[in-house]
Amino acid sequence: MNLWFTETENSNLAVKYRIKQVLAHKKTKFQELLVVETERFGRALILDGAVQTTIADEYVYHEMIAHVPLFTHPQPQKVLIIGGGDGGTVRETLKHRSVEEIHIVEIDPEVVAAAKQYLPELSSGFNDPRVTIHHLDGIEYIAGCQNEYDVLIIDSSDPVGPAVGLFQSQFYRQAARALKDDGIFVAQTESPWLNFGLTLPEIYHNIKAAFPLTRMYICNIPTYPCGLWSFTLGSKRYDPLEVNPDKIADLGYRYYTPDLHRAAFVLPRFLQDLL
Ligand code: SPD
Repeated sequence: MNLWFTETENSNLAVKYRIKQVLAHKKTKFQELLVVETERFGRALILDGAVQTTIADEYVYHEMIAHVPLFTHPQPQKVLIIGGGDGGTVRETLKHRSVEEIHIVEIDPEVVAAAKQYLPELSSGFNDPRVTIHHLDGIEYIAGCQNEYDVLIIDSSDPVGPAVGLFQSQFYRQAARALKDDGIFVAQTESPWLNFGLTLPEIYHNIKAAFPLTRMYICNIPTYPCGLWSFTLGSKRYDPLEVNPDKIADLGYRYYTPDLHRAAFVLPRFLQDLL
């Protein structure tokens, strides 16, 4: 079958995937939702034309967004995930035995429903008794939180459409307020090779202004445009570079390792210069 999905990044760049089947395609209240079976990467969740996750490589992103902050905190108990409606981040967070309570704030209930139906490998954690899902706007939710969470993970889509406010200074200041005195924040902060309205240095500096310690780390995600992807961690007390690798338990990873925890913070020169 000669059926393709094309993710168009801008007028000069697009990425194409051959697909076997369209499993779901609808306009939700917030965005265009598409689930396809690709030939190369298995099932893929696509929102507003951008690949969010695929079965073949999802573990890279979800392990890196969850375990780096969760192992930086010595005893994470209460975790907030904003976005994350596919379930990959909560699945990884649940592997930490110290975690007692996880709140997911996903604006679009149809993303959670699609993940439950088509991506069971990711969404298995939604039924865990430690998890509560709120279908609310993360920006409004966080405005009502103070000194509440140990770890806050922003697992958002790109800074366009419903996610744009999750990349702004005011949101990061409120995120810092929502954390306890030794809390840790992490957000997916896009690729240095692309610019969806906000540049990576702008996002990084918005986060840096809200936290005493800010560090960027990177990984390679084949189905995100240009591959090289960044996360930015903001911390009130703990430094991810001071984590003792011997204290990183093996919770069954496919990408993350104790050595990689540190190595991911080593940035290429062009990225250092960009920041
Ligand atoms: N360009 C797509 C970036 C998407 C980042 N978030 C994905 C959510 C996966 N849980």
